[in-house]
Amino acid sequence: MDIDSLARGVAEGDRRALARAITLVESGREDHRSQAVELLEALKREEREALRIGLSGTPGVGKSSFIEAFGLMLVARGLRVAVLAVDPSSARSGGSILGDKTRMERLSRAPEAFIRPSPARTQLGGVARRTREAVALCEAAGFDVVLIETVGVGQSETAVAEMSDLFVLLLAPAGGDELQGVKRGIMEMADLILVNKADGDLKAAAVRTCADYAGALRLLRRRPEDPEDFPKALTVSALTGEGLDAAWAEMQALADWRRRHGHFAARRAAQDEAWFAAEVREGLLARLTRDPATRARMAEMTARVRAGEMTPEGAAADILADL
Ligand SMILES: Nc1nc2c(ncn2[C@@H]2O[C@H](COP(=O)(O)OP(=O)(O)OP(=O)(O)O)[C@@H](O)[C@H]2O)c(=O)[nH]1
Ligand SMILES: [Mg+2]
Repeated sequence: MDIDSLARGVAEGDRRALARAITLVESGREDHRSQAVELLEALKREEREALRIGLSGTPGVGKSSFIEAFGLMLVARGLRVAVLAVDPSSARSGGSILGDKTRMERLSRAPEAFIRPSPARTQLGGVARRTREAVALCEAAGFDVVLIETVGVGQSETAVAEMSDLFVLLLAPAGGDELQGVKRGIMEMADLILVNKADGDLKAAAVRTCADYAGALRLLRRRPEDPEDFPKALTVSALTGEGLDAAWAEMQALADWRRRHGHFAARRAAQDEAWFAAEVREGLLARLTRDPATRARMAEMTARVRAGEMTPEGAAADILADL
């Protein structure tokens, strides 16, 4: 593959080149991996910056509907929007975005938009890693906003928050007076809580739910990366479009404030640092299992440890010294 011309295509914003580039970073093949690294290095020089927005919510809260309506609103404002997904269940379903592409039909047809379903990998770590690289590719392709969707289960929210500039939690109006069992840790990651479906019969419940969450957010410990009135809760309707402008205004206000106060760049630097450490860790582990000589040595050491000929500590030190 000609990485230079692929990089040029991506940098020119060619959606087909971008799709091919993402396929390359998703590939598990070792020769593809080195090409992917080369591509990411080449595109780093573009020095483009998108606003990376993580979006999470349990099944049925309206993520797809929200992304369609919100994405179309951004496109109408002249912005280019990319949508990616981290879906831990995608190994089974073939990707949540692909599954209900009908809900994003208009957005997927817009020339200013790019929608990519979640890579089908069994391990969340693998999906998160590839998605993070896809984010970088979309950014290099000149997209203004990159939306990263995840279903609110398990650790996928943390993974998405760790590759986003802003993290948005989408909720549905609650029937009762309890806080929908949203885990404290997820609340603490949220920069903006959007209570969707604030329309028709559900509007009153949405307003109440929103007030409950606004109250709950005020009880959380203040974070240094927030201005006075954040994190915030708002009501929106993906159906009527109400509140979408306000939500976008809040996201921009927060991002601008963080840029002015150095938090935006600091967060990205911390994220890059964490990803670097994770890449090194993964690479080391891969070496232990891939390289035949190392694998043989691991087997030998394992046998000696089992036989009581070596201490676990001594055997591990020997392996590490050889790497
Ligand atoms: N009344 C109303 N219904 C909505 C709104 N947004 C979504 N819905 C409905 O809620 C249901 C689920 O919407 P989706 O957009 O598919 O939700 P999702 O979060 O993407 O669901 P999963 O992909 O299964 O996780 C659909 O029947 C939508 O029509 C809204 O703003 N108002
Ligand atoms: Mg969906």
